[in-house]
Amino acid sequence: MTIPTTDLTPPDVIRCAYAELIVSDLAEARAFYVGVLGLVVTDEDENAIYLRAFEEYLHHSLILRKGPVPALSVLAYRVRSAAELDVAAAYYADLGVRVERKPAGFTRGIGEAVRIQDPLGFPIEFFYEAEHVERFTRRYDVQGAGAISRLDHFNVVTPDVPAAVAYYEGLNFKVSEDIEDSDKTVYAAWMYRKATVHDVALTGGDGPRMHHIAFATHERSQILHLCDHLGAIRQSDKIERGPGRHGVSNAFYLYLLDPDGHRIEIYTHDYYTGDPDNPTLTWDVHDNQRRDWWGTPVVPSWYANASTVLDLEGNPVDSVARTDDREADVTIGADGFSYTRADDVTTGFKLGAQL
Ligand code: 4SX
Ligand code: FE2
Repeated sequence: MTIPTTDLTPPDVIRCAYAELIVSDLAEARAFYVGVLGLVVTDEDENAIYLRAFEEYLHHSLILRKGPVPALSVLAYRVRSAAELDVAAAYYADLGVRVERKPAGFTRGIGEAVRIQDPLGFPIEFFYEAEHVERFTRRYDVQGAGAISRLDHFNVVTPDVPAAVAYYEGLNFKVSEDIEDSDKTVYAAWMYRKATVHDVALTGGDGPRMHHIAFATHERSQILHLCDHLGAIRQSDKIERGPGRHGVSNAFYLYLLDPDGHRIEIYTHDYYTGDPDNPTLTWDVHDNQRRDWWGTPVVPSWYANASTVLDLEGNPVDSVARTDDREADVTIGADGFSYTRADDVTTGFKLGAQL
């Protein structure tokens, strides 16, 4: 993949801020996102539901919009000020991608925005102004046992991970962790602007496709409660992977599939990355603990399936096939090269060393 470059200044991105998913049945989607996940409804009509998590004071962090094809229609990043929208528009015009300016209110609750189809093929929005709504941080009267606090990250599938990393480095994102092999094939990378492990993860595969949207809880117990809740309503089939502890990021996790098959991760306990010299941690793709610290195998569907993405007109974007080695092929089956015991990559200490 050839990624265009520019010498212009990139917009100052604060963080991943909201996603818009196209769902086939709003009532079914509502039962999952509001009934099970407990997200707070800021607003809704016959076409869309605007949701936020308990600590969020912007209008929404997730929009569910009714449409013919289940898909991702927007990933939105918040920039540091309204002036950054001009910076974004100039930057992307110079990159040669499609740029559209949207007036305030084009999306309910959101001020002026710039929408682009990024060089990786994803529909991306930048905005600053947004309507403030009540922050439910202390509303323990309405928070359930599985309370979700905030949006944490996006995970996207793209065929050429180093090219995607270079594109996001152009936006001043930094790599916290990645997965490689000894031939320097890069299978995935985690990149951030806010001081967590990531705002966006780049997963190698046929793309552009959306792998998942992740929300954070405060506690592992909240994730376990969501599992119990799904069991109690006889919907354990909505659990795709986990619960478990990631190697990469060290977060406790659970992956769920919504009624349209969009993957949602519930995530907690990653670590602070905000110092300028935060080190990058590189995992060997043959390390059996990289994706689950307890060694639980990744289910094949997690590698294979991802959501269609739409262009700025709302049409599905064709996927480009990955040509580099695929992680599922490296790690599932009789490759004979994976290991569980090795010197500790996360600390550099020899196994068994006394601390
Ligand atoms: O499966 S991984 O441990 O590589 C992983 C996947 C780590 C952090 C994430 O957010 C994720 O989705
Ligand atoms: Fe994730």
